[in-house]
Amino acid sequence: MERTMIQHLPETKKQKVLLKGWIYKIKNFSNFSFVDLRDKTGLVQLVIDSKKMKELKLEMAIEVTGKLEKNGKAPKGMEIHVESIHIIGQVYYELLPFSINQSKVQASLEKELDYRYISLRRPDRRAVFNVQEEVVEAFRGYLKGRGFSEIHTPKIIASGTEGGSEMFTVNYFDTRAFLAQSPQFYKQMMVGAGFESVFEIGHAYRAEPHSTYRHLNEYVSLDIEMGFIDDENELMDLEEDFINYLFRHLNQTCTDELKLLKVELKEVNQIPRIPLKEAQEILDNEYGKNSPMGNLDAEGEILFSQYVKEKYNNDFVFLTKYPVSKRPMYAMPDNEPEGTTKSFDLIYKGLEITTGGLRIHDYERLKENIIRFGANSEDFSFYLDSFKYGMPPHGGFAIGLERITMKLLDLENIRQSTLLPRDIRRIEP
Ligand code: AMO
Repeated sequence: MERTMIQHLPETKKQKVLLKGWIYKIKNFSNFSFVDLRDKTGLVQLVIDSKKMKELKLEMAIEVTGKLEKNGKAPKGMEIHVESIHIIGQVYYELLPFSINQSKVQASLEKELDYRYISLRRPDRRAVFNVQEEVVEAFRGYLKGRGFSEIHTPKIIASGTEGGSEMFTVNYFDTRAFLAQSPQFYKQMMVGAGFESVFEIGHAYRAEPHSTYRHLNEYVSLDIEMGFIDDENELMDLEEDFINYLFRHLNQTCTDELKLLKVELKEVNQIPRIPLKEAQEILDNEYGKNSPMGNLDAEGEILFSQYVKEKYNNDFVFLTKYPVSKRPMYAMPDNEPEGTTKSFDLIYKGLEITTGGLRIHDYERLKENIIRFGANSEDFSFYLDSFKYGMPPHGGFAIGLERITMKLLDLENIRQSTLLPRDIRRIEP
């Protein structure tokens, strides 16, 4: 008999079905038991004679055949009256590390992460990653629809891209190499190589030695870079349009997940674009909040999002015109006002999810800037030299996948939207 997936039970014409999955819940009565069976598509109630129940334990993998019966009182109005059961994945535990049943007491996040292969069996935990998969799908679909090419660039690299933030070193034969902090140099290079507009979905590495609710040491970066633009507003227009496309896509593809996670995604109004300096002044005047030089701190991002929500009814805000001192050496300077760059961050519900901007595309100017930043331009010749051959004006941005997922789903900690997080204390499982 061919396996029926649980989601297809309502429309099946078969009277007898073969199901495979894990035992999610057991409720015993005197002569029979209700067992909830879970496969990757959903849950269904099995009715099993007590004599057949002896060996069954939670989370075993089983195969059952039985009759499909309508029962208005059962979840989804149907149940399976089981005729045969085979254990096909044995269990070896005394007690599960924690209950997988959503309504029971919750384990701590650390414990859930220690047993990721168990916590992901909870439908609500699994749902986060269904949504994340669709964020990636939307990103790819949206950009391919606009003529962008997907690229895959190396993650073992010879020098850093993002200035300030720390790098992991790796032994590379008899020399030292680094793990890429971002695909920045390569995505720019590919614009110049003739791709014009590119995107990449890949891992990025940051050796930041702190443990916070919003930092990982390895994360997935959704990067874009496009040539022949001359204004950072074109990039913000693109990201804003993508966000609306993403919300529509998730409402279509993740209806059940969004319902389960109690999340509503409403159309996004035009996202305000506010110079950083103005945001800092507003924070000072409205909340008495001082900001660090040329940036907002975590509290500032949260407060400013509250302000934007009240004033503009928007969960998103672009902060623009970051100072030269706070941006890497590839950022295009702006002279309105002097000392700023044509760059931006996108803040979503109190958290930066994107950085982007226009880049310096002139060889001489970039070389000068690298030197101004105190680096040796020869160390960057593999990058810099690509600007000698007709590099067009260009710019781009990057969205942190775990961060956008976290905020879309109102999660409290970035580890909840990371399949297997890497942080200062965790490198396993
Ligand atoms: P930036 O360094 O701001 O910019 O990173 C871009 C986005 O990546 C995410 N992100 C992180 N997510 C989790 N943990 C981290 N430690 C972490 N660091 C960054 C954030 C952030 O907004 N090359 C530029 C992008 C560009 O200009 O195209 C860059 O990497 O969501």
